[in-house]
Amino acid sequence: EIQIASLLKSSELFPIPQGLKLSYGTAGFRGDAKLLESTVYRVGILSALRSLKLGSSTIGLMITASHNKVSDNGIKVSDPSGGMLSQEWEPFADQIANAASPQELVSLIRAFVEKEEIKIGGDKGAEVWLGRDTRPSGESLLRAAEIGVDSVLGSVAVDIGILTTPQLHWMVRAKNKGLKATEKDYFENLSTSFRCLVNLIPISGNNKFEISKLLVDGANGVGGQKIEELRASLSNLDLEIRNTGRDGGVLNEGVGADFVQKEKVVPLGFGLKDVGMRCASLDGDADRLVYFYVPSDSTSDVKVELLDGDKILSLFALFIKEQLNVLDDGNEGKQSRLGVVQTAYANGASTDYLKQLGLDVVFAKTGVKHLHEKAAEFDIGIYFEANGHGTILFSESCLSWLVTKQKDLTAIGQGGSEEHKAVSRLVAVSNLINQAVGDALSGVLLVEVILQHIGWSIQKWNELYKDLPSRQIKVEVPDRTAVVTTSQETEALRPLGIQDAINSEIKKYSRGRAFIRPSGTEDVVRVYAEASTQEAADSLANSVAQLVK
Ligand code: NG1
Ligand code: ZN
Repeated sequence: EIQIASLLKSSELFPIPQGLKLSYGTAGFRGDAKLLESTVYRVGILSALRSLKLGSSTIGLMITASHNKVSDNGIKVSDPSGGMLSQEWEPFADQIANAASPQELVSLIRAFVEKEEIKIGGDKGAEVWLGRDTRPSGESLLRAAEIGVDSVLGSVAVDIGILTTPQLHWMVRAKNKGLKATEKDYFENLSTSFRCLVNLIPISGNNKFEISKLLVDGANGVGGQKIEELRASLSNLDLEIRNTGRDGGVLNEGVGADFVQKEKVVPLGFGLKDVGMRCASLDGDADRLVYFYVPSDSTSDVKVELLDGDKILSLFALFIKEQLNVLDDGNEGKQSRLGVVQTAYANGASTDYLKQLGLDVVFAKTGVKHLHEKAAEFDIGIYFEANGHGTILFSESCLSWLVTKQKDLTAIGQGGSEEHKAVSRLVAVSNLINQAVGDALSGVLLVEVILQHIGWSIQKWNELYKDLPSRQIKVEVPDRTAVVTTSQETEALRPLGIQDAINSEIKKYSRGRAFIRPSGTEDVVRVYAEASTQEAADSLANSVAQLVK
């Protein structure tokens, strides 16, 4: 039986603001930080129940609004696997976040606890780990979440401090696997597996690679600070970190991966002085990563050459495929089906390139939970959103195959063979790359070591394929839910007739492609367009936006 009285009492501390209507969306609840206390408190309750439902496994709560403005905040739940909250629980999350009164909240919780047969007050209570990014509103929101967790009898809320989103997911995953799960363990894991990959770089005449400096844009957020901490334990990497937030810059304002990817201009603190340099940009909670450089013919508005999530995905795919090819010589490749997952936002040229590499390319709806799910169907599944969120998943059976093979080769005296090296690289990649969610820190390390391995500059990497010009626009509308799309989001089913109108615009352009969808994190409808020239992509995007207005 839940402690109705104490629940009623604590929920009275967090009245829901008038007219607040929230939906769990692509990435949890987001909104103006001032309005979110009641939401965060309620998600605290939900996460304690989730833990109880799953045998007191540790659940994570991350307080962040990622790349959104500093006055916003948000909250999302990590399941015990380190992945996103199971979608089956999203409707309950929506219901309790929107409950109009403490009484309604309590009765929703009661009904849910009964339906899910959740046992409260047993021998083992719930355990919830709470993390937050650097937003000033994070501290008081974290307190509200703690009160929510504590209001479920026997639950423990553990404040694990300021973290990147992927750090929290990684720690929750490690904890539930019975592994060492502190932040120090996270850093050690990254630096050990990075070192391992560095040691496996072939030393041949043609790829003596001079390690050049990487410039990092930390988005004035948590990522810049954490990568500074990580740097201390890394060799073979020369980093200059800008926009750490300590020099007065504002989180995500004119900086960060989302800004660079959408605007295709340099972030603040970067400019013509950096022409040709390899640069990386993280987003506000460091789960996104893009690369860029200022081309030598750049003008004063400092447009960048962007290497987005698609290009990072392509680099990863190339490297992994190369290692698998070495193993394939013995015809054992069947055990490792390599596939990639993209969304409708992936640049058409990247999809062509990946297919031409012979890879299995599948599409998922926007939002990492959807990509993650599809990638998990492969032995090795690589997923990336164009915006730079992505990772590589290794199935349990693939990993154990790799580890066994590594041991067997050593046992028969083949420890120094090319096969052994390839297998060891794959094992190291599986340790380096965050298996829970996209992680800009592990992503940077993997990009850097692959570039060293193949001896490529950022310019050479950029030449893998040439992006089709594209344009994204946000359109503010009275009700974004009026737009309903097909499951892959490439066609609009509603408003009726709009897709026909979009199609007739697309037809006017060579290599034209466009689609609309309601954002899951902002109150807008997004328009995406692609065509053979930038002018054409802009014009297609604008005419589709007119249809939406
Ligand atoms: P929405 O607002 O649903 O488009 C955005 C990104 C997603 C994902 C989430 C979570 C685009 C077009 N959309 O979702 O890919 O990253 O935010 O942060 O980039
Ligand atoms: Zn983010």
